[in-house]
Amino acid sequence: MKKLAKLEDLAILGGRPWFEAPLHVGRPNVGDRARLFERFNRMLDERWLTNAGPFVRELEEKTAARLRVKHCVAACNATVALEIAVRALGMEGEVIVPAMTFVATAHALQWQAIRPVFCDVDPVTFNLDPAAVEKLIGPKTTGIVGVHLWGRPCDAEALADVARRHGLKLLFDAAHAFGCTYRGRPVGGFGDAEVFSFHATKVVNAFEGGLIATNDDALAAKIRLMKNFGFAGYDDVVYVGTNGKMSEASAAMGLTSLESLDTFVAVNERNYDRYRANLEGLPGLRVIEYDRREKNNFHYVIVEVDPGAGVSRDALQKALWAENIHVRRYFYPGCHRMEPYRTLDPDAAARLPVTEAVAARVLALPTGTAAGPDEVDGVSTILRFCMLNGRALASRLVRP
Ligand code: T4K
Repeated sequence: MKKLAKLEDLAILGGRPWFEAPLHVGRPNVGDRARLFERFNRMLDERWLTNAGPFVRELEEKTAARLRVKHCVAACNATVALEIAVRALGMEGEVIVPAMTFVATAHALQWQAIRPVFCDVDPVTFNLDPAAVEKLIGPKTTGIVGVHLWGRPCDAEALADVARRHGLKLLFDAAHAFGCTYRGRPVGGFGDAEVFSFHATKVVNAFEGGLIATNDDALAAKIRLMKNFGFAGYDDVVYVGTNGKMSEASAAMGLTSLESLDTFVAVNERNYDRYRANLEGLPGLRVIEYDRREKNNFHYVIVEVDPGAGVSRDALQKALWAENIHVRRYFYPGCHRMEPYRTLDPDAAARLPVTEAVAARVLALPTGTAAGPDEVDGVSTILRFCMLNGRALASRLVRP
């Protein structure tokens, strides 16, 4: 294993990379292959590949039980699921949403000509600040979309209170939050509906997949129609619809993944705790916390780099990439600085000081079942060395 004795040992300054192959954030959890192939064989034997097949129905039943909601509707991915939920809820005009999220949250609105009005986030939780939401409500506002960023739940009750008082629809983008709780209740049952992602990079994965959870019978029925072209029966279309269906292959993976969820979460928690122990007390760097009174999936390990640290977040990212550690700046630079939003609302940054600051500080580290103690220790060693030698490293990086 390489030693880090002097700055030149860093790969960015000519040393050998710490890892031979790239270490990714978001490496998929695989689960029990035998169970997966068993399901694939059943699917092929029965020749039922999509359109509300048995695995999709089983996945919907099992997730509804786990989330303690009346209805779960599986979808091809969370982006289309968000679009369908937004439409089924009758959102239009303007909808309040954080900019500190993956761009799909905003796109799901803009795609159907609804203006996302970006709201700042709370400086501690990095989730929608309910007081800031209330200030943005105007005559065209029809809804709020909260995001449980990195699996840390929004203040769902405060947002529900704002929504209720102003007659707004409330949807949660719960893409990161499968297996998490808010005030002891599973995320999934809050607001009018919640949308999960089962993308390959998520804690439960269906290759590509999404899930809409709701306790509203009429809404669930409408969502089911909308994700299947609006068909209410053979030859009978009752709404404008789309193709948002999940395939049986995806549902087979989703079910297999769900069976291993507790193991995945245990690995994530072990990695998270190891990172915390390794990086404890390191000046200029902080691992974001999860509320241990709640259930967390620990799927993201996020560090905040102090803007006053010797080395900048972006220089640190470059140094880590040179070591084959592909850390990510989720969700830099914020949706408001991406197209079409930066053109449509060029002054948004001024309203979003916390978002701006957070997006400039964070890095997501590799974790999940593809990262064991050696990987966590390797990443931590590089981080420690770079932070402790921050000024010297920064001065070497600017030199031509
Ligand atoms: N809302 C929120 C808050 C979200 O975070 C997301 C998705 C959505 C909505 C929409 O959900 P979906 O429509 O996707 O169901 C990735 C994912 O593609 C995206 O699903 C996810 N959020 C986002 C946080 O991460 P990118 O642009 O970072 O993808 P990419 O290709 O750079 O891959 C991420 C990392 O994972 C890389 O380090 C490589 C690694 N990877 C990826 C795949 C697909 C693997 O190792 N193996 C793989 O198979 O968006």
